[in-house]
Amino acid sequence: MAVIIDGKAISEQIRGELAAGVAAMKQNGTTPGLAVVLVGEDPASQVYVRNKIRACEQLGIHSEDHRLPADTTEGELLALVRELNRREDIHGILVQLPLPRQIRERAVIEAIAPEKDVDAFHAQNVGQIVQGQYDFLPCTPAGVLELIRRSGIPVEGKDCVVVGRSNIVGKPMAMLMLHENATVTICHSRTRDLSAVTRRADILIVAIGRAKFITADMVKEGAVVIDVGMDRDENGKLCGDVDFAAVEPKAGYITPVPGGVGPMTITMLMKNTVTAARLAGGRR
Ligand code: L34
Repeated sequence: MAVIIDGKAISEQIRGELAAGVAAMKQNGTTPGLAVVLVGEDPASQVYVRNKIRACEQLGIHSEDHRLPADTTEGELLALVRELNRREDIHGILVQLPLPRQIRERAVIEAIAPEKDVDAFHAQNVGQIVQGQYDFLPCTPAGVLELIRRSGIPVEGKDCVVVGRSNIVGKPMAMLMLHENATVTICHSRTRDLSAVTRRADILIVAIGRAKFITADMVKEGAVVIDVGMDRDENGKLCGDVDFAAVEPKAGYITPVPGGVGPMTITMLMKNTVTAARLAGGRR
């Protein structure tokens, strides 16, 4: 029987800490401000963006919700990003991914001022993270690390296996665990004998986007299993990349979906927004 890591409860605790920081900043005349940009009507993205705006309201962070139609051009989106870059009351800019096909994600990400890039997706921020000197960490990997830390799980010297190599989760996640002195392996769709690799993991972090892909035979007894997936099962019910019912009895620790990594992603966005406002140094 695993310890179930309660991402909602840990999130609430951190949000309480952040709210106190926001209140203090406001006393000093700065209200942290976040602009969230959503292009199109993807239902999952709408839920995530709504959760982000709600978290801002909960913490007293100023938020703006910019909704653009699905046929928005890259030029139109870039114009909005540049306007937000110039605004002194906006400290963080988040363009929700994925973007419609006619817009190049990289062009948009690189247009965001690095000091307002609260996703830490800009090449400058990615480079700083690789070198271990950074102001922001990408929200999902940062949230996973915080869940591990606040659950009292030691990382140094452990075998950590990351399944998935996306720029927004897998790659930065592996880098963070390396900084924590884990021995890190990254697996992907071309990995030979995936189960043999995942079974060696003391800490298994899964971010591939395939419902219930990780089964009990792929997990070592007592392992820490972190599920980054946001999928739908055969009945349309929200689930993760891990077959929770099958893996939970074998794992030492496990995160649920929902209520695991998702709320932490949003909490780390709040943290990055507060950091961006603090670094902007009292400007409103
Ligand atoms: N730019 N795009 C940008 N930054 C990000 O950090 C994201 N991500 C991912 C997708 N696109 C992005 C998110 O915000 C995934 N993601 C995200 C955020 C929040 C939640 C899930 C994914 C979340 O709130 N999950 C809830 C359940 C939500 C539901 O009911 O559908 C949970 O408890 O897991």
